[in-house]
Amino acid sequence: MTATHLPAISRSQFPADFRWGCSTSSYQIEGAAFEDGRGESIWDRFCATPGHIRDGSSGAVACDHYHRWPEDLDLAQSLGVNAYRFSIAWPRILPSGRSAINQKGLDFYSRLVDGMLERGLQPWATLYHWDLPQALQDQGGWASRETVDAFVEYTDVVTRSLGDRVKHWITHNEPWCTAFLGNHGGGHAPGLNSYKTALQVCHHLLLSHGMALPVIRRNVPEAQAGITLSLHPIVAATDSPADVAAALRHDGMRNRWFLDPLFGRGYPADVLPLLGADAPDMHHSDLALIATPCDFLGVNYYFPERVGDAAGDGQDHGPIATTVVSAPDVERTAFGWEVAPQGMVSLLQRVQRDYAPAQIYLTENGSTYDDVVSPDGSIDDPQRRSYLARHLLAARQAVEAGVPLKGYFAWSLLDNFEWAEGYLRRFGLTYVDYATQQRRLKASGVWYREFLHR
Ligand code: IFM
Repeated sequence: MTATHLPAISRSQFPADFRWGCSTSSYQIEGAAFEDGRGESIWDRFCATPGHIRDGSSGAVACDHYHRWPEDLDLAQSLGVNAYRFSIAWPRILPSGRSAINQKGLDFYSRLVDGMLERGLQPWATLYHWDLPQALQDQGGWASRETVDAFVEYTDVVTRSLGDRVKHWITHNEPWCTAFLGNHGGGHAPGLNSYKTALQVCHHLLLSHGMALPVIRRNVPEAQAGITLSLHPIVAATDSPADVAAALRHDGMRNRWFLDPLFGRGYPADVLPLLGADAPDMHHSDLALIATPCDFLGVNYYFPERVGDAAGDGQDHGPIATTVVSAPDVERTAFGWEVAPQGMVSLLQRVQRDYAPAQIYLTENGSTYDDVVSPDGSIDDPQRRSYLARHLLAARQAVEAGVPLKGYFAWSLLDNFEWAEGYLRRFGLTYVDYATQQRRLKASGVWYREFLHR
């Protein structure tokens, strides 16, 4: 299937109770970074250092969603989705990370949630989508076990306030990214370069997830609670034994490092011994806490990774010693990410086969292309439309193959602040003109709306 041939697919081909949504996150859209008592986040601090963000920008204004949320929820409603995934900015609720609660922050999310319910949008709240209070980073951030306790307290405050109306809770979004992009690669906040720190952060993220679940359930007895992982099909770059073994190690760190402990198997036995002194410090009971059962697994699917052996190439690839190689002649988004809808089917089948979660939700899937606004103001984005249609077809194939896939959330409702890329990458179904804050549905958004109404 090429970018121009759209598969014939409609919502009616999915189970009637399939959940349809779109996703956003706080730092990427809210703006109002210094309003109503919000504390500093690690992303405010990270963006302030020249060179960290490609276009020198920050999320200080972003889509100004903090003020324009009614319009944005109207937009979501007009698409025909019945769910809206958003995240809560911890520094709005607890500006210094712990203790003193900022009521204005809670009030904002309370209004937002009421706005969703008024529009028939089921609220799906993510507790942590990367905007840690800077005050906690100053005390060690996620590498410190104290931050686990702080997250549990924060969870308690938020679920007590919103739990009467929000029944769907996601603890963390993409802990691999939080840990590795922020603490090893250094390209995300807090901008550190330590593999050991990244692994310790991973462990604390997973632990905080497991420890937050009973708090969510205590405060929201009917809660459906889970975690969202960024998962990738991992393919060996060649069929050489070295690359095949590298692909297995890479899968161990990219996917199984999270899935195995969440599903009660502890850290992967083939990977843990490779880590040596970088292995995380943990307490005796941590693995049992991490394995606290979830109601669902959230999967963010974007692209597969082709992996080769990097041992002995003279560069520091960390203890796993693998490298991601770029396949020639494959379709890619403007970000360079391989477009592989069939990879999504095989990934979901693999998760189902190996871990058997009761329910899976695709909590993000989407693409970035270089959008052009026509003189008449329309944005024709055939590649994004094709990407969306083909991934929805893949979602249907997964359902038909017996995967307990229960919903799909498109990333993203709006163009937004794409982290280290600033505003250079547009993932939205809606184009945002950042100078005027005008929103315009792209052709892909129109297509999603038609799909949802068919
Ligand atoms: O924008 C991000 C989002 O914050 C997390 N998942 C991937 C998206 C696209 O890069």
